[in-house]
Amino acid sequence: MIKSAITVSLVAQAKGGPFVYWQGLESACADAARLGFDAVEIFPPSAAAIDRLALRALLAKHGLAVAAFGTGGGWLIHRWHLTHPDAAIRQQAREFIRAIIDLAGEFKAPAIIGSMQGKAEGEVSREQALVWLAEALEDLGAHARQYGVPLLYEALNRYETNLLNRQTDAAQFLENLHNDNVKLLCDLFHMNIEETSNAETLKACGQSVGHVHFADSNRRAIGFGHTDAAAVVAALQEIGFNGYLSGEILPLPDTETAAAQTIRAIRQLLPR
Ligand code: LER
Ligand code: MN
Repeated sequence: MIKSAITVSLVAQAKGGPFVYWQGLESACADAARLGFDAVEIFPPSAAAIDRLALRALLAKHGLAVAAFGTGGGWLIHRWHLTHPDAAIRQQAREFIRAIIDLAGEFKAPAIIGSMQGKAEGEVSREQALVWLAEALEDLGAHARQYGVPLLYEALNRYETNLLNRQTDAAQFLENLHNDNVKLLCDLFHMNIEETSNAETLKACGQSVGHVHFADSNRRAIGFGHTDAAAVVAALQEIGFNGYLSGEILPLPDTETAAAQTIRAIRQLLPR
C-alpha cells in the first residue's frame, strides 16, 4: 500500500526551504495525525538533537510512523558533504549521516542523502566526485541494512548538483554499486525540471524507487501546480510501489493549507 507523510524541519538554517511544519515535533505530529497522515518525515539538525524516548512516545500517542529522516542539516549547518575536496570533511559528512542512519534505524525508517551528496567544483572533477559518492553510498547503504531499511539517494535538479540529475541515470549508478540496499528518492519537483515524463521515468526505474517527495511543479502541494499527479500515482501503482508519498513542499500559502491540500490530493488519488 502507498502511504502518506508530511515533512517537519527542526533546522532553523533551513528557513525558506521545502518543509511544511516548523514549530517542533509535538505540534507537527498532532496536526499530521489529525489530518490523517500515516507518518512524518523529519529533518533534524543532527542525530543527537532528537530525544528518542520522547519521539517514540509522541509517535505512539498519535499513531504515526517516521517515513524518513533527512541528513541535509550536515550541509546547511556545517557545510559538510560527501564529495568535498577535504578528506576530513568528507569523513565528517559520512559520520554525520551514519549517526542519522542509527537514529532512523531505531524507528525502522530510512535516512536520505540529498544535499549531502555535494557537487563537483574547483579541484574536484565530476568523475572523482562520483567515485567518492559511490564509496559513501556503499558504506552507508551497508550500514543501514542491519536495521532492515534501505538508504535513500535523491537525485537533485541541475541548480543544486552536477552529479546526477535524472532518475534513470541515478538508478543506473545505484545498479553499479556493490550494494543493493540504496534506493531512489524520486522528488517530483526535481523531476519536473529534469525529466521528459514523470510517469514514464518512474516506470523505467521500477523496483529502484524507494520513496517519493510529493511536490507539484512549483514545489507547492500537489494540486497547486501543473503536475499530472494522477499519471504519477498510476505509474507508482504499476511498478508496485508501496513506500511513502511525502509532502516535501513549501508551506504556501501557509502550513495548514499546504498540509491539508497534500492529504486531500492523496485521498483523491488513492481512495481507500
Ligand atoms: C531534499 O529532499 C531536496 O529535495 C533538496 O532540494 C533540498 O536541497
Ligand atoms: Mn526532496
